[in-house]
Amino acid sequence: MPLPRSLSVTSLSGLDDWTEEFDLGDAVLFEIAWEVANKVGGIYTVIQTKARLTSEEWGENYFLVGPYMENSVRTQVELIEPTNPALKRTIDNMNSSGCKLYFGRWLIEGSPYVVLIDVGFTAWSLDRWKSELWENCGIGVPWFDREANDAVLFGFLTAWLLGEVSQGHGGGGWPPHILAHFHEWLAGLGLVLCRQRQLPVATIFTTHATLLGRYLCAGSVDFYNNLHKFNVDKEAGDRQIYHRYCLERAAAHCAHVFTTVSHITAIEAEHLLKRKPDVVTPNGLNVKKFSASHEFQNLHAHSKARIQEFIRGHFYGHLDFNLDKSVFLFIAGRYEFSNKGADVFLEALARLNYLLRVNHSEVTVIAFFIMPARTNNFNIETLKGQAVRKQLWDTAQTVKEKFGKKLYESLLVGQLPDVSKMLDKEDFTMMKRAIFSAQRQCLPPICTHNMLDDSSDPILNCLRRIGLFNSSSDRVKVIFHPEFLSSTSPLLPMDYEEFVRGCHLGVFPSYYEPWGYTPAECTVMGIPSVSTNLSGFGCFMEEHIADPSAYGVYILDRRYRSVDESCSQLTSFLLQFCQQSRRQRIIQRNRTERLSDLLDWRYLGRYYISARHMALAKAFPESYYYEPQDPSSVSGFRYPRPASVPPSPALSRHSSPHHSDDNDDDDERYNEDLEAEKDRLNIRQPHSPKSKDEVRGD
Ligand code: G6P
Ligand code: 1S3
Repeated sequence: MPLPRSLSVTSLSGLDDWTEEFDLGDAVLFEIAWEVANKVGGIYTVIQTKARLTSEEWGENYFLVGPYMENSVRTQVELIEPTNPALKRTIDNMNSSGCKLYFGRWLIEGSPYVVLIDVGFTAWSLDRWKSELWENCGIGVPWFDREANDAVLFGFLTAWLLGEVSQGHGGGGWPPHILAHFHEWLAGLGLVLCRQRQLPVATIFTTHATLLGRYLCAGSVDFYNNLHKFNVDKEAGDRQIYHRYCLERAAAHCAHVFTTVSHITAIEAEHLLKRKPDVVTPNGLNVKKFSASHEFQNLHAHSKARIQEFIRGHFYGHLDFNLDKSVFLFIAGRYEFSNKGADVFLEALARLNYLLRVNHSEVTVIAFFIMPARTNNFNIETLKGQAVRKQLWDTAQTVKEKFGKKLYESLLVGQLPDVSKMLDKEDFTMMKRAIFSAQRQCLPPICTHNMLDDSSDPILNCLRRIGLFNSSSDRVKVIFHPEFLSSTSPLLPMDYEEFVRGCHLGVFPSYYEPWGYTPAECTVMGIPSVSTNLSGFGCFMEEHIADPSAYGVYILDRRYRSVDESCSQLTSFLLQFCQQSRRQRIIQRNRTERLSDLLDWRYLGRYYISARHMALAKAFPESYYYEPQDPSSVSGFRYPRPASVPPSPALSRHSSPHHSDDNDDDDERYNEDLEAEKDRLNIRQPHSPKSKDEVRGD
């Protein structure tokens, strides 16, 4: 398949265009990560969502390399014979030398090729490779660190693969110019070995978080104010991660091009890994656009109804609050209590509970914590709640059917029914029994599962301390679901996307968050969120939006304020949010969703493209020339401040009859501001103004 001679990342609804003239020639791209077809965390999302754009650019010359994990392969990968004869020979050679490599298509958008390596199959080489690593690079890996052992095996095997490809056996233009892009320390050793063996391979290393940063932040350290002071070797040694740290730092230094996901992590990398990233590569998403934009609002209503059903079961016997006036908040992600800001969220919830109570607010807040912890399954009380709800529903259906039949029969004979005789004694007994079974002696549970470490769990302990127990007087209720969501769950059968759509606000007050996909995912689904000025996402949005909170992107200050002050600020965000009318929430969701183009790989992909061109030109200056162009120099676009949300629906209505849509005024002012911003930046390109449909919610 012919490769494009140059690539241009096209404009999206007013965002700036970007074109980079670059001839890829015969180059072949290998992208190597432990999370290729293997879901562990955020890196999986990066690779999986980016694949479509990368496949468009590289076509048949794009190969992802990851570990072979049988369960994931069974569901995500179609194993096939290698399509490229030279690569087939390489894989066959390795397989006949005691390795186990598979080739296939990853069944995701872009259907990229994958080479999957069974590292366990070659575990017999571990000791030999570790001593080679020690002799050649001076890095010693202790026997007990299983993850690091996997990193050694994966590193040596990927370097072997790239070595074979680069030596090639001729034919079909191979060996070509090879570009290898490694993600995170777990894959970094392959890069170090490529350089140490002087393979003709252009290399990129992307770090998605630094090891030391994550560890230091999880302790009680004032991280950002002391970045320049840490004695990195000692800190890594104290935390018993010195060998991992060495692998990470070596990869960062050996790479032709070093990148990270945000400016804040770039500063961190400069201090902790001692190399300033060449390019910042923010994370994007594949944004799905609906043909009519109010469809996402309908999806919200539909998913919210499903969450409400769950709540009815969970709070059975204590449904003394109005579900229609309830606001659903959630935090989700890896269970790193303080790094992900669960501590700040809990404290703010306690303060919010107090404020809603003293103000006699009608609003009830239900806060979900979706963070996986060690459990031994759902607890009985939680399952019982859903069973009771189902029983009440079935009872109501049975009575309704009998009632309907009698009503129908009476109408058939031309009589109005005697309502007092429509239900018999048996019906009343059945209904009373259902009501009795819905009585409850205990409060609705906080946690949906039996926790293995109940007494030491940080969320549960914090809830005990702040006294949020789901009692009737509480205006803030809490549900801790210590497992990722799944559409096959017997308790809350929804996948994560459906759940997010049904909530009102995602709350992610992270202290350590190099990028932060959770608020980005909320944004593209049109759900407002809270992030922080210590997260890559928060800083990026602050840079591109004049008034982020008006767009439903609340950015908490965790950088220049004390923890207590950040808690107060979050409380005030949450209180303001709870005070919004339904109409204001609908308008805000429309605005949030408008930002999704900014987070689309079709816009953000430019940074990865640029990093790849830079690496090829550095490694093969005789074949490639790269005019250093900072892609961010052309992306000065800022979303203008939107027109303010009207304080009451009545005030915003047009008096003239030709306006049928409540939100027209807001939308028109937005478009005027957008045009003014484009004039300011001298960005002029085809841009279709938002349609009226787009601001329709209800
Ligand atoms: C969407 C739906 C509306 C619904 C609204 C509820 O906009 O299209 O039909 O009334 O959501 O919004 P809320 O913020 O109260 O969940
Ligand atoms: C990392 O995953 P995490 O949740 O451990 O990589 C993600 C993808 O780049 C990033 O979004 C996140 O902030 C990092 O922390």
